[in-house]
This record gives sequence, C-alpha cells and structure tokens, in this order.
Amino acid sequence: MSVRDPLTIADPEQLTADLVHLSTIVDSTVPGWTRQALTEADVVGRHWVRARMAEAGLDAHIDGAGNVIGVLHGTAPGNSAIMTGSHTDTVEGGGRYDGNVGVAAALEVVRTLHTNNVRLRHDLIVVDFFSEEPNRFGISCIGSRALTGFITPEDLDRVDSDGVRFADELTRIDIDPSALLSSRMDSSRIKAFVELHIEQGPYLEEQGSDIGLVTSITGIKRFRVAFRGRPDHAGTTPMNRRHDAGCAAAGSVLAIEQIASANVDGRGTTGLVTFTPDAVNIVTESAELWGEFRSPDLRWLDDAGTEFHSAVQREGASRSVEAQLDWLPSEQPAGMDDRFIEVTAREADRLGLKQSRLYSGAEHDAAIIAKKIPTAMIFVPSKDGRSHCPDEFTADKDIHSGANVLLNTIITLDRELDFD
Ligand code: HGY
Ligand code: MN
Ligand code: MN
Repeated sequence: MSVRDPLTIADPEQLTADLVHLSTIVDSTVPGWTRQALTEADVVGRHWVRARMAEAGLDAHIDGAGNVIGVLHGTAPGNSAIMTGSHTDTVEGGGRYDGNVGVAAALEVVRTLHTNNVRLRHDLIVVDFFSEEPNRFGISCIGSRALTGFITPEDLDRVDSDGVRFADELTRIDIDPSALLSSRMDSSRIKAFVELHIEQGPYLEEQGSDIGLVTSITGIKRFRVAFRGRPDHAGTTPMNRRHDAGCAAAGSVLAIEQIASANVDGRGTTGLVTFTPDAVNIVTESAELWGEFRSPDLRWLDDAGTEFHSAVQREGASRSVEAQLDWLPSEQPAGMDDRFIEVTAREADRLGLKQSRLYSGAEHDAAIIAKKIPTAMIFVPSKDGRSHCPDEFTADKDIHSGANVLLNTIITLDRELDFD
C-alpha cells in the first residue's frame, strides 16, 4: 500500500479529544484553564502526557528537569534525531490552546506515522517542555533552558516575593535541582526542532491565512523592582513630607508604558504590583513591581533598560524612597532557520493552505532551542488575536491544518536532512 503524499493526520478527532482532556486537568479554584508549573494540576497533566506518549508507541519518560520526553526510534543506525513539541503549563487564568496544541498535535503525528506504517530514519523526539510560562521566580522556559544548558545554579537560588527559594519549590514537586542542572541533551545529534503553536495575536486572521511561518521570535528583558519608603499616617502627613513607595512604583509603571510606546515594535508591561502595608489609611512603606520589555531589536531592548533604570532612580529619589532594580534572566531575539522555513512553506503549499510569514511577539521554547539547534515554528490563527485569557480560541480545522503541516514537515526533513 503506498502512502498518500502529502499525508494527513489519521484521526483529527483524537487530537481534539486530547486537547479537551487536557482542559479538564486544571486548578478549579482559579478562573479560566489554569495549569501553572509547580502546581498539582501541572504534575498530573505531565504524567497524563507521559502515559499518552507511551500509548502512542513512544519510549516515554520524565527527565530530571521535569520535561516529558517520548522517543520514536528511527530505522537508521546512529542516533540522529528530529525534535518537536511545546508545553502544557499555562498562565494563571489562561486558555486551552497555548502550548497544548503543539504537544497534542505531536502525539497525533506519531499515531499517524504508525497508522500509515511510515518509519522515519531519524529518531523523532516529542517533548512537553517543563514550565514554559514565566514562574513566580521570574524565569520562563525552564525545561528548554535545562536541555540546552542555559540554566544556572544562581537561577535556582532565586526567591519569590515570600522569600521561598526556587530550588526548594522544585524539590517539593520531586524535581531534584541538581538533576535539573545536569539534564542537558546532546544537541549535536538533533538536526531539527519544529514547534507548532497558536499565533496568540491577530495577524493571521486579518490576513485570512491558515498557517503562519515564523521568521523570528521576540527578545525579552524582565525585571523586578523593590521600593522602600516609610509608613505614615494617611491623614496627618503632609504630601511634601511623605516617602511613598507606592507612588514611586506607580511612576515607574507609567514609565514602562511611555518607554515602550515611543517605539513601534516596543512592548512594555507591568505584570504585578504589590503595596505593603495594604491599608487605605497608611502611606505605603514598600512596593514591588515585576515587568518586562519586548522587541525584535536587541539595541532597543538595551536602551529601554537604561531608560527604565533612570526612571526608577528618578521616581525613588524625588520621594526619598530607596529603589532596587533587579534584572531577571532575559532572552535575545531568535531567528528561525531559513531552510526550514522554506520546508514548512512548501508543505503548507502542498496541503493547499494559505500562509503568511510573521514575527512572534510571544516567547517560545523554540527561541531557546534555536540557540543550539536549527528551528522552525508553525503558527495557526487565534480568534480575535486573544490569548493568555479564558477566551483564547483556535478552531479545530485550523489546529488540524497545523498538525498536517507539522506531520509533512517532519516526514520531509527526515528524508532531506543529512544523516550522520
Ligand atoms: O509569555 C509569552 O510570550 C509566552 O506565551 N509564554
Ligand atoms: Mn503563553
Ligand atoms: Mn506558549
């Protein structure tokens, strides 16, 4: 029996059913579909993915960094590999598609290869990367950073706002911090990484495109600022005698908006602000804010950082409030592999899908992996461009189209890539 070319996924409904199942493994005390890394829901979710990988015929395990890894062994001698996957952790109050689509589609790709008796020459490695979303220690993409050697002992010593150490949190969910540090993969054997993901923005829908081919992924500069002023009576302390840490934080929040708004590709967001004490009749003694800048332009990111540092100093000094700016692990902009973009473009064409090329303002494990392994990303449209919210939605037919492009890209790469 000859195999159809291009091939299409064997059981689209099974792929949809896997996504529906993942959406039931959530923290029901939080709105939306919430499965944050370091929580029980995420542990249960990753074990479910491991079992599902095994059912699909993969040699599956959870590595020392919490990544769920499944291997479909290739036919050629040696151990060159192609890798695909994404993440199943979510932001708080997130949606059902961010990350999950790339993992569920990879499972269906494997089942389809089996159903059609297609044997790849390369090993196919499917990964559900641990903790892609930024956690409360200010670090994202933990699993992909560990695999590529971009995580340090200092990262594990970071503390959250309550003073809890990241390493201790990992231990609590049975991830040994020293195993995490040594969970590097041999990237020289992996010839390609391809990640399928939802766009999370409005571009593909506006273009009427079925598929997005990512050209590059944003750079990110994250930070945390601690302000320390003085607690005073809210009614008796004249305005010019206050050391209001809350106002210094508020001025810095506005500076983030102002700096990013001055550049068309700049993005600046404050994600968290806390005031202590949180009482309406006390001048705020201390405040903390967490935020980030994003841009495809590394120079702009550096300049934005310098400008923000000055703004923080100014907002603190004008109120005699101490300000401490702490830069968190950042990401450089990452280019996708030109040859692989052409392969995904060709496969989308052969499937009769309308495609656009675009830059990703969202962060992905692919940006980390691309530092070591030639990488491509395939996007599918997001309804109204919404993401990181419960309204996030991508139609089944678009997910199935994306899975078809992923499937044929893997088959073609397996055929065309040098094998050594
Ligand atoms: O934050 C991001 O851009 C990604 O969705 N984790
Ligand atoms: Mn996300
Ligand atoms: Mn994601």
